[in-house]
Amino acid sequence: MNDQPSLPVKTVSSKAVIRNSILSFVLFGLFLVGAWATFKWIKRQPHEAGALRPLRKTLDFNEAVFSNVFDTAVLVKEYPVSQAAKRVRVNGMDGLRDSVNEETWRLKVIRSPGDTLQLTLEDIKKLPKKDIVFDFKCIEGWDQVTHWAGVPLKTFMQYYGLGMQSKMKYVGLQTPDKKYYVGIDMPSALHPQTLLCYEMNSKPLPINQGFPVRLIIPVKYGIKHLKRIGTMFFSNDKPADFWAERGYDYYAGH
Ligand SMILES: Nc1nc2c(c(=O)[nH]1)N[C@H]1C(S)=C(S)[C@@H](COP(=O)(O)O)O[C@H]1N2
Ligand SMILES: [Mo]
Repeated sequence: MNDQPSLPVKTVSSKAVIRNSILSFVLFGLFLVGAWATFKWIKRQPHEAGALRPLRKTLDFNEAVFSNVFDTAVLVKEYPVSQAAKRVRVNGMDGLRDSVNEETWRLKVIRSPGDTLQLTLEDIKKLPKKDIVFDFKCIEGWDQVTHWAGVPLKTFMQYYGLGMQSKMKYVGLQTPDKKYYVGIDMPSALHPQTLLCYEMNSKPLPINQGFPVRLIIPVKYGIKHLKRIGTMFFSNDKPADFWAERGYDYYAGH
């Protein structure tokens, strides 16, 4: 036993194990302190557009990346009509609480300050109609394959000579009472699957689903599909957006 040479490797390795353990422990401690400090720092930052500033900065960064890679030629997957839900979920009633009447309702399109088009439901129905069945996704985590129809917003803008407006960066939409409002980046607004929608399951929209006209914008989450459009306008600044003001992603693409 005595003349057996001690195994140097073993001796060194057990020392190394202790050293490494201490080092790992210290590093882990530093990591925890760092994470805690970062968390505290984020919490101390002022709010910006509904979110703590560093988080808002991250959302803005994501938006810059994703809107640059966004390709209007890429279509959202469509499904056969037979797969569309018959009982369509209703979510979000902001801006829908007043009564609405087809005779008096108008889609107000602000072409420029003091120059507003006032369109009836009939005016919109005269334009080429497109159906879409797609997987409607809400940011709250549910999704449902649903069937909608209306005029593509791009066709509508071409028909009403809104070429200059389509060069601007955003479309803003508001309910007639202005209690729900969204901003849409122009490439998504002009995407071929974006509709000024007036039918669900081949019937006029139910009141709680946006009668007479809502937005259907398959490239975005549900928050952007504004029900009961009252006013449309165009802007190079980000239009006010109900859920972005409450901390959600402004771009809200998926
Ligand atoms: N006017 C209005 N539009 C709205 C909302 C709302 O509260 N008010 N909620 C949005 C949200 S969060 C979702 S998921 C969809 C739901 O559409 P649905 O009720 O037809 O399923 O509508 C969107 N459009
Ligand atoms: Mo939603």
